[in-house]
Amino acid sequence: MLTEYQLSTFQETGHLTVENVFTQEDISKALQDIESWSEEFLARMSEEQRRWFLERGGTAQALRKLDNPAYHREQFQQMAKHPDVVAIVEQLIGSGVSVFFSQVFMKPPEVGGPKPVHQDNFYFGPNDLDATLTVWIALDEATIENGCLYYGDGSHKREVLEHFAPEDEPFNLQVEADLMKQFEMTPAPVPSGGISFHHGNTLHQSSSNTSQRPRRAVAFHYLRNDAKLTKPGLPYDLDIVVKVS
Ligand SMILES: O=C(O)CCC(=O)C(=O)O
Repeated sequence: MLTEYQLSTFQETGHLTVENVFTQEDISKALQDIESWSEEFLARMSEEQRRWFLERGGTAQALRKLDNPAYHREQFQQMAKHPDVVAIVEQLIGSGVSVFFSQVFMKPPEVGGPKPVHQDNFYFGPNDLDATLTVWIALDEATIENGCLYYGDGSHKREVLEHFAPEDEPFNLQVEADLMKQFEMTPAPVPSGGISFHHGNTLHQSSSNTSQRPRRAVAFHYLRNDAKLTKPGLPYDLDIVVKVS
């Protein structure tokens, strides 16, 4: 459970880092699972999936992400249902929650590209803006050099801003650079096994991985069970929701 201080930090800034939630044994199992899943996925990708899931620009086939680990992979489902994680999620968005979408972000060394500034609630379009929460778990240590998240502190108190997507990257919804001038983005490094929690309205981004180390992370997107995604910016398959509590 979070302390009063942690709770008020989250309420003020729209995000919170909690270290040492997962053991290094849990993390090694998750990384091993990603290795085998990536190999399987790369071997059977369609042309359309290549455009969506591979990093741009590199010469090698570098995987950018994998979708729905909480649904497809036992190891990740256990992480999403970890009692300490669920207790914090319920403290932040209320009891009775599900993971409706989840993502492994690979951010490979040297070629891992940036994720532009966005609010998850523009992607998800919930009918209650306080009913979504992202639980972002650092599998590798996330630092400024390898592309940790940056947050606009307090931006969750604002409305959901207009987003656009480049024509050749319909999945890459983002806020116009001009609108972003009013927000200062501050880095949130996280040690391996730690979690960065963020409110669905909090502006966030990550930069390129300019280091020689990977920055793998998994994000579980939770929704309180009495809320609905009424205006999603991208399609989500609600047949594969993982009910957690
Ligand atoms: O890991 C990243 O680089 C982006 C993560 C993100 O945007 C999210 O978890 O909502």
